[in-house]
Amino acid sequence: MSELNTTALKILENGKGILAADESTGTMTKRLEAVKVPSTPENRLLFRETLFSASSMTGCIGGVILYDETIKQKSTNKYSIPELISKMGSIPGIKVDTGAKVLANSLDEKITEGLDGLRDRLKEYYKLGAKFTKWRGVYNITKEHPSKLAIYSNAHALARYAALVQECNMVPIVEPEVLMDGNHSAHDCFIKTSEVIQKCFEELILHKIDLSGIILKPNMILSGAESKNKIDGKEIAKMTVECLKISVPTEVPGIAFLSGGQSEIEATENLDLINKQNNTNFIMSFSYGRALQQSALKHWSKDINNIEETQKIFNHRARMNTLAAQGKWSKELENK
Ligand code: 5MM
Repeated sequence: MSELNTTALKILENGKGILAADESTGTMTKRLEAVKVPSTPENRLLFRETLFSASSMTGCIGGVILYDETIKQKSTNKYSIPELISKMGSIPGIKVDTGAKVLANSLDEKITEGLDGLRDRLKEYYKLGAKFTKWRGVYNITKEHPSKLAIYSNAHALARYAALVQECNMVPIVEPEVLMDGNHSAHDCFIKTSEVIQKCFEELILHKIDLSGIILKPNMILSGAESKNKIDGKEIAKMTVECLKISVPTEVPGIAFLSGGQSEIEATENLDLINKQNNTNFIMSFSYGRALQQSALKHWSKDINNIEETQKIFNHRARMNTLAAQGKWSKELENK
């Protein structure tokens, strides 16, 4: 078993999942302003530190994805943030892409940037304590999109990123996100997501990636947010498992879904249904941003020094998702 495989398995063992706290300053500012808290470095740290020191970090959160600002900050007890996360029994990781930009010659689509200088940045993050990384490609569904150009160029960038990350002894999270925006059907999402993931693996294999040392972070198969023909949770789970079964090589140890705009409960329920139907060898867990943080952030904004209550809310979400990652969640447990 390679060291990278051991790390990937450790992040996702026993129903653990990942807390995606890697919002760039722009996104975090939107989140904080929406709940009327000024977006200062101190406030961004305070909210994140509140989550990182919650008791569910031990046992439910196997890894935390940080943003450049946070990985360099110190917690109130003077530990660096990666030290705090490690002390809580979790593993620190870092987002290393520099964002999705307009794709030349297909101006309604995006290409994720950040390869220039990446090798040196990775060395720095490794020294700061990161053991894994994340890079997100984004794709939208319309009649013409995602285009072959967007599918190929993002897959190529993800593979070049993954190669550099493994060279630096860290586990790359490969995140191709097919967005929920639009009125497409779940069938369209299935077809496009399968094509996107399959192209990613074609490129990952070409770039000689050790597939046992990565984590895939895909979207679930959902109908578009504006679609009138919604499918139920069981169908979402069935199509999601099928898509991954036909698209992901068996060497990959784990899949950690993004929540992508689902409500907290939807994201938990769908993950649970996926695991109740999971007839593959892949671990299927979570790597949620909004679906782990929304209620906690709302509560925290009422009194940013009420750490205990905010942690209670976060702990509940983390525990519910850990149950869901094992197919053991129920509405009764949710409302207990
Ligand atoms: C936490 O948000 C990440 C993106 O931040 P920026 O847009 O500011 O770069 C995002 O990649 C996130 O990690 C994933 O989409 C999962 O988050 P959700 O909220 O979809 O579960």
